[in-house]
Amino acid sequence: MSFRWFGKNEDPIPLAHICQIPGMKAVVSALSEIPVGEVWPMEAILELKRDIEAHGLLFHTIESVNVHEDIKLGLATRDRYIENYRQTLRNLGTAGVKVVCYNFMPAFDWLRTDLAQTLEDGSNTMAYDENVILGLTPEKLMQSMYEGSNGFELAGWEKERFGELEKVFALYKAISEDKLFEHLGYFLRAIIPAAEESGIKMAIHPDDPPWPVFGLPRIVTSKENLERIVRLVDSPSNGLAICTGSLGANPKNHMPEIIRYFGKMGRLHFGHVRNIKIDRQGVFYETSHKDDCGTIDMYEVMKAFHDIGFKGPIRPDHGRMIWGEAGRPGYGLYDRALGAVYLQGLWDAMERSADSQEMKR
Ligand SMILES: [Mn+2]
Repeated sequence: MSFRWFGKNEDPIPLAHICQIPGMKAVVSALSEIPVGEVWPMEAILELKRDIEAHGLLFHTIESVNVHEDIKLGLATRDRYIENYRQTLRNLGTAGVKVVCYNFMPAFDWLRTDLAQTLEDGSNTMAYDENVILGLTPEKLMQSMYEGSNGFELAGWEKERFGELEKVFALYKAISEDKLFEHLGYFLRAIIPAAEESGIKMAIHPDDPPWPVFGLPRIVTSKENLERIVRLVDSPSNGLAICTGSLGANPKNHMPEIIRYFGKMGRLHFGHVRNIKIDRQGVFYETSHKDDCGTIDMYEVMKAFHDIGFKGPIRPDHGRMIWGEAGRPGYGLYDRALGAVYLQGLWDAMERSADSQEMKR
C-alpha cells in the first residue's frame, strides 16, 4: 500500500502523518519543481529518497515523470527532451526506483468541471459533467481548474504547460489518434531500453476522462488501446498503471477483467484504486472508496489484483474533502487514509479466506 505525496514544499500533509496510516508502506512522489522536459538531478532525487525513508517509508515509485508536449506532438525538438527523459530514468534507477508512472494526454492533464461539488453528507468532491465541458472554451476550463485549486498547483496542471495553449491546440489539429500512437511508439522505442537497463518498469496512466475532450485525441482509453500500447514495444518495462476511476468512467471498461488480463501478461505495474459514481454517460463524481458508495466494484477490483498475485504498489486515489479538511483537491489526508485502510481490509479478508481454503485442502 502506498500514498501519493507531493513533496515537502508542495504538500501540506507531512510524511510524519502519512506514516501513521495503518499498513502504509511506501510513498509515491515526484520532483514537481523540475520543469517538464529537464533532467531530474541526482542530488534532488536522493534528498527526496532520504526524506521518505527517514519516516520508515519505501521509495520505489515515481508519479509522474511528465512527458514534454513536443514529444506528444512529434516535433523535431523532441529528441532533446527524450534524451533528458532517458537520463532521468537512469538517475531514478540508480536511486533504487522500480516503477515510473507517466501519461500521454495531449495539452490537458486530468479534467474535472467542479473541484468541490458538495455531497449530501456535507463533504465535497471532484466531479465531471460533459455538458459543462461542451459549454466551455479550453481557456475557461483552465481558469476554473486554477480557481478551484485552493491555491495549489495541481499535478499535471503546471502553469508553464499552458503558456502557449492556443498554439498547442492549433498543432494538435493535425494529430489523429493514429499519429498520437506513432508518437508514443517513437518515445517508447527510445526510452524503454534505458528503463530496462535501469531496472525500471514504465507504467502509463489512463487518460482521465477516457474519451476525447475539445477535439483533442486521447488514446489511453480502453482495453483495445492498452493492448496496442503494450505491443508498441515488447518488453516488461513497457507497462501500465491501471486507474479504476479514470478508465472506469467509461462503463464499457470492465475494470476487474482489464486488471486480470494485463496482470497475467506481466504488464501491470501500478494500481490506482478509487471509486466514482457514474450518474449517466459522461457525468460522474468521485466517492469514498467503499464499494457501495460508487459504481466501480471495488471488491472485484481488489480480488482481481489479489488473484493475479499482484506484488506492485497500489494506492488509494483521489478522496473527498471530509471533516473540514481544506487541502489540495482530491488529495486530502483523511478520505485517502480511510481508502487505504478499506482496501487493505478487503485484501486481508481475501488472504485469510485463501489461507483457510488452503488448510481445508
Ligand atoms: Mn489515477
